[in-house]
Amino acid sequence: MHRQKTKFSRRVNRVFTHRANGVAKALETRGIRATYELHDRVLSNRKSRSRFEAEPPELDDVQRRIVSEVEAEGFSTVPFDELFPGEELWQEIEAQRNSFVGATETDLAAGGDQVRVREGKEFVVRLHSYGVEIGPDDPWFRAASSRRMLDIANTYVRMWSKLEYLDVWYSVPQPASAERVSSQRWHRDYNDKHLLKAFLYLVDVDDSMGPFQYIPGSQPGGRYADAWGWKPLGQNYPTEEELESRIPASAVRAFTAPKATLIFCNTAGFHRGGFSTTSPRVLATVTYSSPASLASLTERSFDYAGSFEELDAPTRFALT
Ligand SMILES: O=C(O)CCC(=O)C(=O)O
Repeated sequence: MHRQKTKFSRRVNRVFTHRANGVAKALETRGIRATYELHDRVLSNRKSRSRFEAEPPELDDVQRRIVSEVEAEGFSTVPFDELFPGEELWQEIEAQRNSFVGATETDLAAGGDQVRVREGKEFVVRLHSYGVEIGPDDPWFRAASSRRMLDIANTYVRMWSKLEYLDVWYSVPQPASAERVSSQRWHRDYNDKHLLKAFLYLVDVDDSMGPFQYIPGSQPGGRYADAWGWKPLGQNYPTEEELESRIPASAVRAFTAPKATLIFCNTAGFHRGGFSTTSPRVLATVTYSSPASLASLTERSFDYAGSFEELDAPTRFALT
């Protein structure tokens, strides 16, 4: 979640007219960016890098492949059961999907007053949204906070990361004539450059259902990194035409895939999705970011509801 306004701009906004708001906002943005850089280079991330280096996790072949593909191209995909062999966890996640979809469709049929949506992104109904408690009784949380996934995230960002956001989304189909808004448009996430997201498709996703789309090589360090390059708090939403002026349309990768496909991705690179014009797209998502992001740019969407004592050190770190 985006950090709320700091006291500074609130104070300035009370005193000055709207003409001064731009100045206050610009100063505030500069301050937040400087804080991020400081936490990245010197404060939070340095310690987190040392912790990772003192005890790097041992990855198996599947995990290693994912990390090296995300490093090279910004994304990697894997069938859920390659990372989590056995049926049990997947079946629990499917049961979670069924009850969420059932409740969402009942609410939508009754007018949609009860569904959890966020302003400006009303096309996504969320299982949790923000300010909730989540714990081990949630099967997607168990997967996302497991060492199977956390070790991938930590190895990719080369530090102990923070599990910052977790949810299940139901993307409501739109009229084909609707304009793309928010994350349906090409953008880089403002959260962090040391970022790993995972999307787990909970239904088969075809071309008409707003598949996740990504530009391989647009992640920091990649060949398209300089096109509207990532900045803390950056607002990079070029139009499709602007994007195509710098990156050929043939570079775009659309993730049409069967359910139980897990997509790992550094979304500091260009991506978009969720513009379904037929059936609802249902997926589970998680974001791992660096401590610098939580210290300056973002807030965790949930509080951990379980017992911290039972967790190993990297997992405890990820959840605090
Ligand atoms: O819904 C999608 O496929 C895109 C999501 C997105 O932009 C994000 O999670 O940052």
